[in-house]
Amino acid sequence: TSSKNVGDQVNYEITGIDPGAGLMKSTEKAMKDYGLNKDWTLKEGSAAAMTAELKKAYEKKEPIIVTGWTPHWMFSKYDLKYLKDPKGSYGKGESIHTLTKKGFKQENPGANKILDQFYWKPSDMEEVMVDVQDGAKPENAAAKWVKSHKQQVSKWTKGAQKGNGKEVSLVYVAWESEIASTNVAAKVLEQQGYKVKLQQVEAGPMFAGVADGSADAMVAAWLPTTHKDYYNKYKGKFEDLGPNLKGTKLGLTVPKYMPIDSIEDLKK
Ligand code: PBE
Repeated sequence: TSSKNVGDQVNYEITGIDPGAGLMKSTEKAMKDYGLNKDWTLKEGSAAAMTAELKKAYEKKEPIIVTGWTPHWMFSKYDLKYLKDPKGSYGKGESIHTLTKKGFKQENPGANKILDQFYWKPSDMEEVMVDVQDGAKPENAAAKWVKSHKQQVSKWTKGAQKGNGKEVSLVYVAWESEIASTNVAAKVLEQQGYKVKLQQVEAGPMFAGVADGSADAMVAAWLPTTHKDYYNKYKGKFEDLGPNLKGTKLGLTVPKYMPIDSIEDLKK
């Protein structure tokens, strides 16, 4: 495979997402680890802008390098591959954890129990993400998933008292994966009688909100690598209810038609 002019072809640019994302920090680390930090730039934007650029390039079979992650609909919509990461800059497969503010269990034991029992698989999350990508409103895609997975959902609500209108506030970032998970958690809480307030924020404020108690919970902490800095910054100021999903992946992502296989190929 000829991997010579990849840098020239993409203007030595990696198409990134929102600057607060852990994926951006990991990518900066990767660029250092592989000696790309001088010649290459990581472009900031948003998850939505990244997928829009990917779509544009893909349709014209043009070269593009994006920061990608799994679960994500883009891997079912397009033929993509992760560039190999022999230095392990992006860490291993991760889990997504649910965090609550301190004292939430005492204040709202029913909702805490549901959030604690919330657990699903990457393929579950992808079902919701694909529906949203196909045009469904996130809350409708979530409602559809909840309706068609009653048995799984009953495990999450098992033994939890009803909400009777009690409020629960959830914070999340507009990453496609987190739009899916947060809307599903909200839908289940609502069905149990809780009044759920969803607030979309940036990554930093999401962690800060749970740590300072202005938000009740989040289902979006990617650990141990991606959100390590946020997690350590606020350690002791939140409760970690453990994983709600296992088996994520992150890394530089390119269309399969590109003749490169490893991050090391960008060095040439
Ligand atoms: N992500 C999706 C986030 C976590 C969820 C991989 C874009 C991040 O990088 O922080």
